[in-house]
Amino acid sequence: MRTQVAIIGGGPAGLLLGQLLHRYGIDNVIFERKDRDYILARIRAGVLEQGTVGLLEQVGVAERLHHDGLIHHGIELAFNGARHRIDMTQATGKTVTVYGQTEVTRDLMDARIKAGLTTVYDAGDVSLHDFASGQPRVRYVKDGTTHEMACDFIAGCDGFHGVSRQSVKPDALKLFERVYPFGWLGLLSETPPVSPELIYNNHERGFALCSMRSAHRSRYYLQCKLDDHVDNWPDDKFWEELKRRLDQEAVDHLVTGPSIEKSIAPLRSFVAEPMRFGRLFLAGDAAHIVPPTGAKGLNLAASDVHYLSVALREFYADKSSAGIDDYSRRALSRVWKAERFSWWMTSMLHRFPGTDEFSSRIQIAELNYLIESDAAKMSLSENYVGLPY
Ligand code: RFL
Ligand code: PHB
Repeated sequence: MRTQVAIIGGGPAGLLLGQLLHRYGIDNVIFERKDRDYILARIRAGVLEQGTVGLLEQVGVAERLHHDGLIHHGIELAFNGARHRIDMTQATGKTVTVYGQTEVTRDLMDARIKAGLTTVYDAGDVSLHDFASGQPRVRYVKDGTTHEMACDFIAGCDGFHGVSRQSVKPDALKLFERVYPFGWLGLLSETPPVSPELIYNNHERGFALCSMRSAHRSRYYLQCKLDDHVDNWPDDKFWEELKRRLDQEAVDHLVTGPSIEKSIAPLRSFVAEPMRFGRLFLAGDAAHIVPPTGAKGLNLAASDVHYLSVALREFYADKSSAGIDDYSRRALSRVWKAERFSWWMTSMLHRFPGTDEFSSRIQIAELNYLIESDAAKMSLSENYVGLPY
């Protein structure tokens, strides 16, 4: 068995890469450890940059997104009991689209089936071989039998815990990491959003975020302890704590209801350099993680696979290695800017355990500066809507 590009991981990075390569006439196979339903049950990101929407349009999977996605022109920052709007469209001329990662993934999966492309779900013990040489191979177990696929390139799109990055010799990697001393407790409910735009709340009890998936489905997050557990958070307790962290107008408008999903995610900044090792490329969470405060994780996965697909097209169509030689530098340049923005948003909005009064005053000064200065608003806005590719 042989393909041009073997893609490890069928999350958003792997699926979008597969469609982009297909559009460029490059054959690819995806190897995914889990099954389709498991992947679709994961509730994750919700905000798409215009660049990400453009890529989904390019591969012809934006129909449902344009129908159901919510176009947002601004966000709100709440602190000291008051809310302040940042008009991102006024600052940048751009918008973001609220459309869940689950739906993006579903649309990409459907397009892949329609295009007749191969995805091996429930692929066990995936291992990567000889990617330093010109003859890479991927080995996996399916239904108790070991199979092997030869390929020209391997794309490691298998997330933070995947096998691809772990297949690289440790001394070839430089890792950068910051683990934050808190997590996010997320709740999804079939209730109308508290407000038409997202509200990022800085509060002395901890950060809170009001987000949404549609006009009748809301997504809320509370900063929680790193070792906390969802069992400690029955719905009533979640809603009570959320109300404590919101401004009065938001409390008055909040509609509560039973949770559909509840989960805790740790917050982490992480980068692995470089993102290419011979004929193996890393993309998405396999190479980097951002804390979700800047809504950048999924969007970075999209820009990585855009760079990678263009580089591979150049390799096959123009017989030039220039693109693949430059992939890591190009991707990392955008990644680090998103790392900086996500770290900055996280630092400004969360309560850090053991923090002193000085740090709290600095946070409030930073937020006041943001709402008073057009230059500061512009800086936040251009990062939030997405820096150019
Ligand atoms: P994914 O989505 O983790 O997909 C990787 C896929 O690879 C598979 N896999 C393997 N397959 C074969 N062999 C192996 N050995 C494998 N190991 C793993 C996995 O089953 C999976 O299907 O990475 P990808 O495609 O790079 O996409 C990145 C985004 O998913 C991610 O950046 C964002 O979801 C991050 N993120 C969030 N971002 C936001 O912008 N806003 C959010 O609210 C938000 N919430 C989150 C998140 C990430 C979370 N994780 C990773 C735990 C909440 C959570 C819980
Ligand atoms: C979400 O809706 O899940 C979401 C939105 C914005 C963020 C993080 C998560 O910054």
